[in-house]
Amino acid sequence: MFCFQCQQTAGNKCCVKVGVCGKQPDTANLQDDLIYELIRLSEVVSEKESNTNTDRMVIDGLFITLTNVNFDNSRIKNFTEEVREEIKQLGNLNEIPVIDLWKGETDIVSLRSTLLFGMKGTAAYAHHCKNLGFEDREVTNWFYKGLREINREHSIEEWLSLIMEFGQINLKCMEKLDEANTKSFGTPVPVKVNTDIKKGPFIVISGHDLHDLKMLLEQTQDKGINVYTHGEMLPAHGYPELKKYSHLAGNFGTAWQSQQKEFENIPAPVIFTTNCLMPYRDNYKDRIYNTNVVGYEGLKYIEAKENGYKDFTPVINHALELGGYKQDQSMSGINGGHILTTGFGHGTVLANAPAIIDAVKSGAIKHFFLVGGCDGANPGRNYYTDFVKQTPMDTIVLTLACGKFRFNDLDLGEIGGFPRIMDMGQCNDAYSAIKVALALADAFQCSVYELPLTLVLSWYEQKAVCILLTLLSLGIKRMYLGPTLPAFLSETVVKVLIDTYDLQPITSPEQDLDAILGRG
Ligand code: FS2
Ligand code: SF4
Repeated sequence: MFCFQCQQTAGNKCCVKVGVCGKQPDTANLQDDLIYELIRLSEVVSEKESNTNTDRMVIDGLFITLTNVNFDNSRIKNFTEEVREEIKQLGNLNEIPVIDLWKGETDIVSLRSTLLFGMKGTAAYAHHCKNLGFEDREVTNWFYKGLREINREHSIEEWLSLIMEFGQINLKCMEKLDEANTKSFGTPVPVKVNTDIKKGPFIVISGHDLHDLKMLLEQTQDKGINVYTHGEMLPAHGYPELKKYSHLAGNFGTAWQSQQKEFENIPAPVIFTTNCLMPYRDNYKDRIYNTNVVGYEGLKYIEAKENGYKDFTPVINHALELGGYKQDQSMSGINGGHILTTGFGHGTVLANAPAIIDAVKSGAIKHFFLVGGCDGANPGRNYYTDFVKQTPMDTIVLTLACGKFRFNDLDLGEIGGFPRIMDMGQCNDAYSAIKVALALADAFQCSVYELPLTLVLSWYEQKAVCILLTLLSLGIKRMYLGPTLPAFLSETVVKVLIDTYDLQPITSPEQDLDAILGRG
């Protein structure tokens, strides 16, 4: 096996014996086989018409290979077989040569991998769009194009230009997902979310898929079951069409890397709608249900019907059987807080734009930080907690994705009625942050990187890669990135990013804050 697609890759180089994520060599090889077949499929489709089946294959096929999504060899094999069948249907393509993804000149492997990993992230967003009945055709077509380009030789300059083109495609995909979510569930509004668990039966739902949550809420209504979000599902509480269900009772636990500890003793089933799934521990194995592209041999799976409908009866019966806690349970976040807030998407923030602009002009708000991205187990990730704790009182911290669980239970007070920490949503809601940044730049008649705004990003898996490429393609400069730089970026590529975009690897919160705020 060879895999270096995520931040926790072995020795910050590559996983070759077994994945740090728990991925076994046979699984890694099967995932590579799937990518090779998707490349072949894209080559065939360039001469034929794509169809809804091939669209599903490229999107879900890429998503299946994203970190912490699918460890189930038989499902990956079956999926690959389906792709082979489709290729045969479309033409005789057994002869299509496919490049060896991991071999070649270091910089080329690096650039090719950057594009492939970014596309895996975008595929996740396109998958959620599809679940809600939305699609941007230009994005779907680009998956075929991107896979074909991965199979071609390009100069460094050509690769860089393709990668920037792709960054704009991912922006379109996040925009479409924003449209899908807000048209389906309304514009998010700020809400306070409880972290305590009420007595009685409950279900925990993790991942990013709001459509699954909606179906679960409908099916659990009036059944005496409470539903708690987990991880990236937390922002669901802000959507009017989801928050209207009173049994959407709160949020359970923190970010994904704590699941093996947090799920151990809970008297409730857990549904994974997307990443990040870790290899299970026996003490909670029977209580995990997967759906969508998530898979793990030995875990239960909820299949979608032809029309996308899912019957969650097995999970509901399981929750009733387990019965939940006998008494209300007091739970807290990693800093001891009990209340989380979310729902500060572009709709809410921009509705308050005049007040925010006034606060900046009067000097009440001196600087904005976007501290966002993935969480993970790396000890260096304490940086983000310390960074937020040390931000001055006259600054605002915008956040998104699961990295926020490092600090979203802190009470940092308010400025002029605005909480100092505002959760904009899931990783794909980076679209909201971009919209707000562009609106502020417009109001102050400057470019985004002249704003008193600094992006401090944490990355783990490939959705962070596509978002980073979008931000670069927008010309956003001087972003801070950690906890480590991606192992798949070669020295030359890192140099380009530093020279062209002034990309900053994080150092210490003190040193970075001094540099950002021009102190010391
Ligand atoms: Fe966190 Fe995992 Fe959002 Fe990433 S829940 S690291 O997938 O996508 O963020
Ligand atoms: Fe290693 Fe990450 Fe690949 Fe898992 S996904 S095998 S941890 S690089």
